[in-house]
Amino acid sequence: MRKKISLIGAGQIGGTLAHLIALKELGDVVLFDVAAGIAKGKALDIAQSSPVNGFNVNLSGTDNYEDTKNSDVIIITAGVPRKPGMTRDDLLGINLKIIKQVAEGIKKTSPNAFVVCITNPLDVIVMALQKYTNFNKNKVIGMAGILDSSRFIYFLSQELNVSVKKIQSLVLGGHGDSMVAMLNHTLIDGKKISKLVEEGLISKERLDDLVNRTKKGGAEIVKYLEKGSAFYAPAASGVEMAESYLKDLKKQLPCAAYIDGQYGIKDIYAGVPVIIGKNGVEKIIELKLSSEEESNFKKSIKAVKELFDAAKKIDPSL
Ligand code: TXD
Repeated sequence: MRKKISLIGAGQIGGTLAHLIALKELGDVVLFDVAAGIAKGKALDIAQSSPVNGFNVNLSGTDNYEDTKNSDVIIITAGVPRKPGMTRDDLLGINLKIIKQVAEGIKKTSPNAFVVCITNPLDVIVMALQKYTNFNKNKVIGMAGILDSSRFIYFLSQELNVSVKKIQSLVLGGHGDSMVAMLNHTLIDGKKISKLVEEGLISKERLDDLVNRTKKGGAEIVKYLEKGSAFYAPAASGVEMAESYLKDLKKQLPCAAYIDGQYGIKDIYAGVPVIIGKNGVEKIIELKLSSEEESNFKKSIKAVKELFDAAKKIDPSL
């Protein structure tokens, strides 16, 4: 029996998610959007490419949550993206309302789904989603860290002329300017990045530039696109999470997960390394952080907490 994957939001990321899922034959796809035509049109267009790429999954579009019922995976991108000059936090008011509607739509129809939230401001929106749906915390997760880590690894590969396949790193904490590139856990062909700095292959200043470019990675693309924000890398990152769940790959991935005591932090969603398998978030990995990483991580968590307090002012039921 093929798995069922519902994509709530059929915009730039939603459409790309649908295409990637179809090409990888992860399951049948239901594209949901309040703009039903967008969902239907994109589903039909991707379906019409199946003879070319030889994939065998069904795709459909709808604005009726009944059509998404009993989904194995739900990936949520419903919301508005940034315009040039906006911060991710500026989206809070409108996207909080939207995620409440989405929660109402999915909580009765797909109570057992693994839910990946992508809508910004990510950490607070995924936390609100879990509260609105009251789904198990290990089945509600946010996509940000994979994208941020991927951006950082890409920038390092360009700078050092090293294949992305030979670079390991991860960016944790909130999905905003306070995100933390874990330099003490960054390996270039197995060698710590601090060694490359000592050897003069990259200066500390240049490394800090790449970290800052990662923090502003979304804004850089928003500036180019003018209308809309990044969608290819975000979609690729969301599919990575869905695939690890559907195939029980138990990959270790940086994601916005519910932290319940790990890293000395409680009762908040933020980017941490997690193991994703058939039970959803199966484990939170506690890395040994350097003192600099730890203090930056704590600052980032504080920024998420402050934004969640702002969300509670908008919706005291949170
Ligand atoms: O790393 C990350 N998490 C971020 C997330 C990376 C990039 C973009 N990030 C955020 O994802 C972005 O700031 C937005 O909040 C979401 C979706 O971005 P996308 O680029 O896909 O936005 P679009 O193209 O505007 O698509 C959003 C769709 C659009 O078709 C609307 O009609 C639909 O959402 N929409 C809704 N669908 C269902 N239900 C409701 N209420 C609704 N409202 C709008």
